[in-house]
Amino acid sequence: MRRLHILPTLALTLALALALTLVFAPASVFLPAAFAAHDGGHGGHGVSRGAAADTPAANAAVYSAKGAVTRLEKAEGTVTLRHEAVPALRWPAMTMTFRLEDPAAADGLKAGDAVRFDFRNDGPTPTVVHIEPLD
Ligand SMILES: [Cu+2]
Repeated sequence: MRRLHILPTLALTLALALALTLVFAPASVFLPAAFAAHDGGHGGHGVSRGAAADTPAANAAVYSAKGAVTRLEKAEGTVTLRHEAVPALRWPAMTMTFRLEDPAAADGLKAGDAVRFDFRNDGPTPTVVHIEPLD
């Protein structure tokens, strides 16, 4: 943001950028560790009890989003949803297919319905664990 106020020359901007890079370089040293702890899924890191507990829980985390049903495939137990962005997963808004943990959950839903749903990001076809129409 400061850079917006200091735009007289490209050279000065570059110098500032370089200075900021150097100032924050030590912080970047910690980033890999932070990412490793966040991933947590490789077992045996043992950084903390919390990280260890996150390992099995990582795929079990439940996220919520709103969207609209674009297609129901009851025989396959899947639903295709055009959903809003999911910042927690860094997902942009998109249309994608989910597996229904309980296919009966889609009873009463039809293409075009606006829904609120909860899901686990547990594979290439994430699992909807709850879905309900938005009024
Ligand atoms: Cu998606």
